[in-house]
Amino acid sequence: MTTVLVDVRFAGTFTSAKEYTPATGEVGAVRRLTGDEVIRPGHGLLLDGDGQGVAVAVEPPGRGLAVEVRLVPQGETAERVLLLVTGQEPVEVTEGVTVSGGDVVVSGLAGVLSRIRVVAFDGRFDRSTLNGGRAHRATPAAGPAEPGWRVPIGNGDDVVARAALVRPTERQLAWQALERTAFLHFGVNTFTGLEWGYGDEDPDAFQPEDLDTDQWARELKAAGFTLAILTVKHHDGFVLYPSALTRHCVASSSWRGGKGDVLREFADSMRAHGLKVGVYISPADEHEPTYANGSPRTPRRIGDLTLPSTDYGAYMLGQLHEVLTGYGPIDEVWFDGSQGRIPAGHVEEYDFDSWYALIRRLAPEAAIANCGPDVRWVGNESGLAREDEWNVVPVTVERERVNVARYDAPDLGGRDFLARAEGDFLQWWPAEVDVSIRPGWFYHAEQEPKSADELMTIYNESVGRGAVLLLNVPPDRRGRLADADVAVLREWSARIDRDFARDLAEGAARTADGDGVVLDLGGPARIQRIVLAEDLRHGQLVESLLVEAEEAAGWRRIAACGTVGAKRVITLPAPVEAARFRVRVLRSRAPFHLKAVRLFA
Ligand code: FUL
Repeated sequence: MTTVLVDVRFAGTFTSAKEYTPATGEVGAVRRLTGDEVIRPGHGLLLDGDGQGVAVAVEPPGRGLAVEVRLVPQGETAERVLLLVTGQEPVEVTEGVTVSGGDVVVSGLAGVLSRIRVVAFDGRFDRSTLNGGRAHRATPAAGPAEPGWRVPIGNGDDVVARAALVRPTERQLAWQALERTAFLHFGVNTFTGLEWGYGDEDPDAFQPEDLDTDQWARELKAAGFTLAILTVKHHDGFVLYPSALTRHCVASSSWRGGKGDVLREFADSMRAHGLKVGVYISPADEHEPTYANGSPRTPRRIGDLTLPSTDYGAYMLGQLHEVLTGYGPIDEVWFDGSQGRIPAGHVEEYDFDSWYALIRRLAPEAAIANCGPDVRWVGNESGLAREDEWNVVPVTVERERVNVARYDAPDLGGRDFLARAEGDFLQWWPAEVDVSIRPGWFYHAEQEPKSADELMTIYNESVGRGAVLLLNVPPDRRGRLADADVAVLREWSARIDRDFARDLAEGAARTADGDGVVLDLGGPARIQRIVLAEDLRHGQLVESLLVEAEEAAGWRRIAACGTVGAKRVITLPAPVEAARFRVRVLRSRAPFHLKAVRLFA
C-alpha cells in the first residue's frame, strides 16, 4: 500500500493492510479478508447477522488494528466514516460501539457499506493524534491545470473545473465510437458445463465439431457489432491457440488432429466481415504451475523489452507476445482482476504495469480494458450504465492498475461526488457494460437467452447512456452461435434499426439560442426518440438539459436529462408533434459542444 489509509500516528510500523469493497446488499462473512497473519482466520471481519454490524478480532492480542468503516446510513445520502482502533476507547464513533479485550465490535449500523479498510500495526498507539475518526485523504501535489487525459485531483477546491479539463485519448475516442461490442466465452467450460473450470480439465474435452467462426462474424456484423472479444484463455488456463508455452491448449486436443486454432479462425473471420478483434486473457490461471508460486518480481526479457515480473507474470508476458505478434492487429485486450482459487495466504500480484507496457509496444492501438488504463468496468453485469454516466472519474493508480473507490457507486463523477472524492487523479475512464445474453457466460444447453425486449432495454441503458455495450453471446458445443441466440439478436437489431430509422432533424434549420439550439423542421413531425451526443474531444461537460417543443402556447418541456457524453437516448412516454424543438443546457462545467441532436419517430 502506498497511500496512508488512516491518519493514525504511532511508534511502530504498519504490518499489513487489507481493503475490501462489499458488493451491494452483501451480508454475512467477508471472506476475502481472511487468511491474514494478524487477523484471525475465519474471523477476520464479520458482518454480523443481517449485515448490520462489524466485528473484528485480533490475534495475537496486543497487536493493534485500525478499522475504517464507511457507510451511508439508512435514510441518509452522505457517507460516514467510522474509525476504530483496537484496544483503545473508540474515538468519535456512533452509539452501539463496544470494546472488549482485543476485539472491537460495532453494532447498530444500518445502511449501505461502501468500504472497509483494515490496517494492522505494531508499536504504541497515540490516541491524541487520531484525527477525530475521519479518513485521511492523501493529497497529491496539484499539478498543472491543463487539459489532459489524467489530471491531478488537487486539493478538491476546484475539482469540478479540473474535471472539465480531462480529455479522452485518441484510442479512447475510437473505442467509445464502437457502441456495440460482443463477447464470446468459449473454451473447455463449453464442454464440461462449468462456468469456472479448475485447470485440470482434459484438453481432449474440447471438441467443437462444427466450428464456424464465419457464422459468428456474419451474425454479429448483421446485429450491428463492431468488435468481438474471444476468451483466448479463461481462469482454467486452457488456451484456444497452439501455444509454445503450455501444453494446456488446443494442440493437446484430438480436435482437428491437434492442428486446430480457434484464435486464428476467429480473428480471420472477424476481420473478413469488418469487425475489430479483441482478446480476453485471464490473469487468473488455475492450470499454470507458476501461478501464485511466490516468486519475486525480477527483470525479464520479452522481445526488445526488459520488464519486471514474477514467474507467472513472465508466462503472461509470453502469452501476450504470442497473441499480439501472431494474429494481426488486436484492438482490445481485456483483463479480469479476480484471483483464482489459490490456497489461503497465496496471492499473485498481477504485473499489470509490465503487461500494459508490452501491449503498448506491440499493439499501440489496442484499448486495455477493465483493469486497464483505457476502459472502466461499469460496476455490474446486468447491462446497465448509470443514469448519469461520467467519463471523468477520480482514480487511484497503483503499478498502473487504475481503480475507483467503489465500482458500483451510484454516482462516480457528479458534482456532489467530486466534492468529497478521494483519489490521486481525475481520469478519462469511459464505462464498458458487460452482460451475457444468457444467465451464464459460457453456453449451457439448459439456459435460455434474454428476449429482444430485454436486450432493447440493455441497449437504451448502456449505449443510450453513453457507455459501450459488451454483450456476451457464447458459442455452443458445435462451435456455432446458438439458433435461439441468433433469432433474438436479429429481432433486437431490427428493433434498433426501426427505432432509429430516419433522423427527422436531418436538414432542419438550426439556430443557436442562448444555452442551446432550436431545430426548425420546416413542418410538423411526430417524434418519440431524441438522440444527443457531445463532442468528447472537448471533454464531457453537460450536466443537465431540457428538450422543449413549440406549441401554440409557447415552448413546452417534453424531456429532461443529466449527462450526455458519447450518446444519450431519450425515449418519450408518448409521441410529441411539433415543427420546432429546442434543446436547452441548464448546467455545464464549461462551454459545451453538442455534436448531435437527432429526432426519431
Ligand atoms: C468475470 C469472470 O469470472 C467470468 O467468468 C466472466 O469471464 C466475466 C466476464 O468476468 O469476472
